Amino acid sequence: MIIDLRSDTVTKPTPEMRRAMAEAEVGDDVYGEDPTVNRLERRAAEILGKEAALFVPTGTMANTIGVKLHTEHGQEVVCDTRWHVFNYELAMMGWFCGCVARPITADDGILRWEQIRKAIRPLGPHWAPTGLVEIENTSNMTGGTVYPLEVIREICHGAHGLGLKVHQDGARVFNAAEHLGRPVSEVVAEVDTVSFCLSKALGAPVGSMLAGTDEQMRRGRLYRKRLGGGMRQAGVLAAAGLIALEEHPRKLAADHANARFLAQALSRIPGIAVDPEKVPTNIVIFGVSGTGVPPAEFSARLKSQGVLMNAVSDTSLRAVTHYDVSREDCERAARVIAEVASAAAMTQAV
Ligand code: TLP
Repeated sequence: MIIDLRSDTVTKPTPEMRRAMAEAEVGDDVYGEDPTVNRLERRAAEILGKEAALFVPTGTMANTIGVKLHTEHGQEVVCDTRWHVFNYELAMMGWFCGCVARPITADDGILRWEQIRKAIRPLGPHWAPTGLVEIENTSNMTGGTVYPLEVIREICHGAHGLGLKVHQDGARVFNAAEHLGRPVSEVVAEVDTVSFCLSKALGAPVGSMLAGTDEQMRRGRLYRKRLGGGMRQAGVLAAAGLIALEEHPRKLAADHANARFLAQALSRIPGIAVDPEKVPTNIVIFGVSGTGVPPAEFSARLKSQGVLMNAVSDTSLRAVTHYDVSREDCERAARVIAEVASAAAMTQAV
């Protein structure tokens, strides 16, 4: 039995999802005629408290369109050095939107307005002006960290005061809402556009949403088509997405508890570095330098024992919990990690 903690993207559709997909009413979504896609877009907008939403194939496309909606060629986008839009989207910000990133680093994974303000630039003889502020919530590579609501409010008020829009990469924004114990609409109330992934913690096989104003989503549809994301009878995918959206936010608390449990178990293993108090959602990033085994090699040794986790830096690995891993799976994963660490310690001692 393989325990797959590489990401929450690896979940398999539930029997309810497969049934809903088989029975989905469909039409041609490029004509706006797919009733299931239309229902998903309406429900996503309602739940987020935005005017409209757009169904897109991936989080990368949702973010690309989000950036494009607010920027012009030759502008900068302020973001964190570790965020997805900067590191993992094949430079779509530059390739499609004609912008460059102005990445800055927040020590604890939470960018504050004060830091962002200093990175904002007007048009000058040598500078590209800032076009957009982006925030990632939860922030993936800082361990699923969650923005406090007042920090988002402060960033949005500051940016709006300077005439700038804010796009939130909310791939896991439902995890943020679950952690804060607040409705997701409150988490995204102040941002201009927000993306979130149906295919991550919410467990749909495919799909992401972008939400904002009616006008933004009308333009967004055109960018989606340009990017090759006009999906025709996409109701078969939207049907699974609707179940993910309506039913799965309530499953997230269990994923968070499992991640915390795993982090606690790992924190007791000699050579492993992790602070369980800094694991608020479903992502555990832990250091393995103390074992003397490089992360990629550590990952390979885990794989040979049926536990999948990715190396995410030259010092650490990432484990992501989701509905297809149980508490017992997390216990076994921790045991395997302990075995790999102690085998390395013994080899070093010889
Ligand atoms: N994240 C993936 C990898 O690409 C790293 C993962 O396994 O976590 N925003 C955030 C915050 C993300 O974590 C991801 C995917 C995306 C956007 C992009 O989503 P997709 O993969 O649907 O394009």
